[in-house]
Amino acid sequence: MMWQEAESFIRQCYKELGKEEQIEERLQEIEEMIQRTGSYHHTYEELEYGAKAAWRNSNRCIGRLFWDSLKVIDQRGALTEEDIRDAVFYHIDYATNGGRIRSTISIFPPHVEGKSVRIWNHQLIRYAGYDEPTGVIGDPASIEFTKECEKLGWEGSKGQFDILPLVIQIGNDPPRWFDIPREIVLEVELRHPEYEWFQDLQLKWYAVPFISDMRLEIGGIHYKAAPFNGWYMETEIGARNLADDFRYDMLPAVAEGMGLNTRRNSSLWKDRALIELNQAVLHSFKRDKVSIVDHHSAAQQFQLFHQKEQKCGREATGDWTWLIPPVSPATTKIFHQSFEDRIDTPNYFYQDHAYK
Ligand code: HEM
Ligand code: NRG
Repeated sequence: MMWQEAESFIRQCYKELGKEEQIEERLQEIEEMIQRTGSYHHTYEELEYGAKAAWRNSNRCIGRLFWDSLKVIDQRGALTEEDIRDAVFYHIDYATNGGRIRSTISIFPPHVEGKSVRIWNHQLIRYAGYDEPTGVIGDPASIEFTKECEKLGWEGSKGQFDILPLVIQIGNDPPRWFDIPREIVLEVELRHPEYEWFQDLQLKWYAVPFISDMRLEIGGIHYKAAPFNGWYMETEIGARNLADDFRYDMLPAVAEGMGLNTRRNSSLWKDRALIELNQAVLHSFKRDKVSIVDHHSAAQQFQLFHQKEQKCGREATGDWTWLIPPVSPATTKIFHQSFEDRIDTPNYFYQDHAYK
């Protein structure tokens, strides 16, 4: 099983990197390593190519044009919770880069013999959610994880935007939590280019999405802790995180500020509020010089990705239901296309929650 996956990965990797002459020797080495130890070790070059190819194969990602410029940090030498914590903090700081976001992945030791490193957080930086008798405070999507953090002894301040701690577990050891230093967390306060009242809503969002709960699979090796980041597309914040009625549910408040009639669906108040909320996200990130892409530009970049793949003799795979943006989807070319949703490896996969 591992051997077959390793063989097909190595053949693909070395072929794309123009090192075909080294394939047979490397395969022999890997076969011996697997026979002797039950597993094998990627070279840095294999790891780097694998993480990039996994992004290229992420069918739900509209941002794949830049797959080849991913910065890959080899953290397989981080063996203690403290090592891993320091490496994660470094990643946050390096990738944030004062707002000029760098697409980055840190790869921690792979799963071996039932023992693995896990980061419990869904994203390295995310806001807590509290289910209180008076209603939910903060991000409803974080309620379950926030409870776990509280069980471990963390105490939040019951605010709308409390940054959750980093939770790391090695094997079956008890999980450890660490507060993330404020200095490395960049946030953007939201204001609107025309509506002065918008800032009174006191909305903000963190600058960088770092997905930290997916499993990176390369050549039969499973990296269960491999947090990665790019930058945001504005709709992720403006049309989902702050707008969904099961998230921050801000459309009614925005519509009220705009003086819209929220009692009639046909006033299209939700649509009009959505546009202004998305505009505020783009405006605020740009003013603060924090990388962000609007959904029209992202869709154009995706077309370029699609064309570049064809020129390399590959047909881009994709999950249409995720690729179309949630705002004005039919204005983008993606809406009018179809994609094969075949799952190639290397790739990023969902895995069971590290907690319960
Ligand atoms: C999903 C944009 C970088 C891997 C997505 C989604 C968007 C997006 C809009 C859909 C998210 C959702 O609806 O919740 C971008 C942009 C990037 C970027 C603008 C800027 C560079 C990356 C990087 C990786 C990556 C660096 C990995 C190395 C993925 C994966 C998903 C995804 C695996 C699916 C997540 C899931 O199933 O929950 N991306 N992305 N993306 N992206 Fe990207
Ligand atoms: N929608 C989620 C983030 C999912 C991944 N999006 C990216 N990934 N842009 C949210 O927090 O809104 N990335 O690696 O850049």
